[in-house]
Amino acid sequence: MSRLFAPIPFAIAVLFVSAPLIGSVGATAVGKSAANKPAAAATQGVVHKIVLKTGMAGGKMVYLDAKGTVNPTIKGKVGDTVEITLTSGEGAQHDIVIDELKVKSAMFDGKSAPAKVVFKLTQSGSFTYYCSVPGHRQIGMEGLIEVSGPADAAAKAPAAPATTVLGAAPVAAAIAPASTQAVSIAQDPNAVPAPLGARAPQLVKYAIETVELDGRLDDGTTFTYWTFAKKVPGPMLRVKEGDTVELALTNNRNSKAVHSIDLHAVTGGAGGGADTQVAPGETKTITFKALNPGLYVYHCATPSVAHHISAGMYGLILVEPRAGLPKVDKEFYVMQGDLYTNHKFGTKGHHVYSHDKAGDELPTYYTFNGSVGALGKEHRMAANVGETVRIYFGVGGPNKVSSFHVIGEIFDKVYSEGSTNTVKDNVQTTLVPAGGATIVDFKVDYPGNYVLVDHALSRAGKGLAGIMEVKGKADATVYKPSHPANAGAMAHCRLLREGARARGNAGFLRYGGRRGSASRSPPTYECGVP
Ligand SMILES: [Cu+2]
Repeated sequence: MSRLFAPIPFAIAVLFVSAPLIGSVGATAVGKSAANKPAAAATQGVVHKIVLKTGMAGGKMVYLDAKGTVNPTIKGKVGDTVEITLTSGEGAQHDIVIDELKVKSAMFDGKSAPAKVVFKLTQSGSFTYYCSVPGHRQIGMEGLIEVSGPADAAAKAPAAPATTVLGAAPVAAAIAPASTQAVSIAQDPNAVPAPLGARAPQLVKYAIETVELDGRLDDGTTFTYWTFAKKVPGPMLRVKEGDTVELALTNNRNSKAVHSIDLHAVTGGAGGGADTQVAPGETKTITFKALNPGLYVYHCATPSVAHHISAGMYGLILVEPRAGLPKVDKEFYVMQGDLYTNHKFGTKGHHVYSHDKAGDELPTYYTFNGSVGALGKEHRMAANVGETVRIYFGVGGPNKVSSFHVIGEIFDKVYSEGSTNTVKDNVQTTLVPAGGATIVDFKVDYPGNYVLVDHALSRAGKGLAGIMEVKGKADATVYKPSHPANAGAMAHCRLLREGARARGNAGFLRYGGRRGSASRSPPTYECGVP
């Protein structure tokens, strides 16, 4: 439905697109023209002033006009002028783009001034307006501009002359300096809720806030993370089979995007994703029954979902079987992610998400618990010889599977794909799908620094390695080097070092903690070897 206004004479020689600056020029000029040059009315088109507000309607993200019409069709004639003023009703960041008419507004959100575009209709036809924030068009932000009448050839802007650049190499985009606001987003692998023990099903309540923030990706490198509760992965949730779970999802009021949660442990409602699309400052609650025991991934399900996941929006929920899991001495929480940024791996400065790289599935970084060095440098995973260890391991992705392996260990038990009633014994490497999980149990029989990897080992050179320290007495019947320098483990070091060198960076070695005499942290190990 269109909103047509009384004809106002006004001539705009060329089609132009606004930013607030042009918007104000257009608005002022329209008023003056109307007052001073009424005679022009016979030859000039009308000006259609349209006010659009963004919002949620019927589970979709949409543009609404003053009457609440969803994605109103804007109608006009060749020669008319359209002026659209836009505000963010729900607070998230948006824009408006009409490709065929070369119209693109500035970005606007709940805190910015309204955006405005003013343009002349120079050709008849049906054109689509939409929001270019990734994913927003797919979930509803698009409508039509229908232009009737003959083509107005005179009004068409002349084609821009082609530019030929001779002898100039393409210039790499400059990187912004690392964010001074950046905080640690690395989830503590020890942040595992305690076992629930034998108990009857009950009501369990969770409240989670989605937060967008600058976080440390690596030394000297920051990234715009999107998170559940400021950590990557988000908090590990632990409930019992048969429990009823009430989950309230709040989107921080300073967010630029809508967020949501889809838990693979939920039956119905797109895992919760259908009913938890929360605009900045909003809260939505779902209630579900934990019908099936197992270890499940949860993630944000707001388009572009790959962006929200890659930027950090994933976590695990354990639904304990009624009888519980066998007791172990130590439990850890680890998740793998692939991250796509607008610069090369290792570039110092502030990175942002790259849709192009994500579309090509070419990650810039791989991480365990959100950042390079999260496990071993920032957080410790420690155990003692003789203890049993369990790792709740998931792959947030969004795209890459993991060949999960711990160098120097064998998984005594693997609960493949997070299924709690299918246990395999003695597994070296277990495959974990994107959006999947596994539980691995092993007893640590020998001291040392055990390296968690994805056995697709090129990824170690892109940030994917973690250290688990095991202290205790070495049992020579379990392992005995013929030479005192950990000769066996060094084979892994050489392998990883070659991978790092081939990539032209210090990669794994740097992460191993040896940085030369300038390093503050003592060089206790290299390549994860004590
Ligand atoms: Cu999200």
